[in-house]
Amino acid sequence: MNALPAPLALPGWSHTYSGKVRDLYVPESEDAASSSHLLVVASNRVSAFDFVLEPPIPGKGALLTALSNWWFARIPMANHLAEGPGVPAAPDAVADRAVVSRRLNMFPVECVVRGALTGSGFIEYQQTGAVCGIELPAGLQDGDLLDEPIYTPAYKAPFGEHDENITFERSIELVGAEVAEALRAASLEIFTAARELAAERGVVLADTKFEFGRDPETGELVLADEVLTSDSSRYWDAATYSDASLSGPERLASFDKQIVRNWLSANWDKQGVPPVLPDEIVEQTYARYLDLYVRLTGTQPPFARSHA
Ligand code: PZK
Repeated sequence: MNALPAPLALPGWSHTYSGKVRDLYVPESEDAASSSHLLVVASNRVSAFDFVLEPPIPGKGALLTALSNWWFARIPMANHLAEGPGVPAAPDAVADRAVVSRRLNMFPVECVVRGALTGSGFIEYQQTGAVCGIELPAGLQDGDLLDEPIYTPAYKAPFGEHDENITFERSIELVGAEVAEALRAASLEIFTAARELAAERGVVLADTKFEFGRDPETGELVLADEVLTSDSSRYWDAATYSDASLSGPERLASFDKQIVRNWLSANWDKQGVPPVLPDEIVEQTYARYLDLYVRLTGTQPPFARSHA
């Protein structure tokens, strides 16, 4: 893994943590460990093959934030977005690509739902005939749609390590039976509704990952993080997926990063540091994220794209 850029200084907020593509801040006046709110900033960074690439994609963070917020508004479950009196506002500099959220006690389980068999799920299936303890019919191929979506939880590995697929039984050990069952039920329900909506708009939602937490004040289960963005989900173009003349990687190329991956594959031997993306690749990649947003929502994004 390559180093991340120094986090932006944001007035009123202290930086606490960065993932590959997002940054977390807490109100300056509050203790990092016990703050009641968090600022989740979606950067413009893009990752592929486990590397964070240069340069960033202007507009990516705002587009994914708008897409996540659009999904949140359509999901009939409590979410972590905080607004109203007493809630600090996001700083102007990142207003388009940040959310202020209530601080939850997060469950250490990534709630993955798969409507298709690919990625780590397909690898596990090839080795064992099952994914996270769920037996699947023999003979499935990479990218095959499943008759019913399956819930395949993962254990949230410490920073830098890959999450580890676990059985539902193991998730019960981690969070208790009642919570484990509630997370599975909510994840499957949200996924099923989202997949139907995406299908109507020419997009295959192959799989996604949700994160939930508990509100320490009210005790309620709350949907957190980003939802159904192209960084937390695999979206395929339905027409490409159904094109019988295509095979393997072309058919199943992720909706968003296909361009970056293809360019890197053709211009890098996967040794050392990846090359800097040319301007036209940056622009084509933004156009692809925008295409997904417009297709799913049927509207243009609610921000002016900034190259700052
Ligand atoms: C929380 N992450 C993921 C990793 C990021 C974000 N509402 C919440 N309450 C408590 N914790 C979290 C959330 C949310 N969302 C989310 N980690 C903790 C994450 C890296 C960078 F910006």
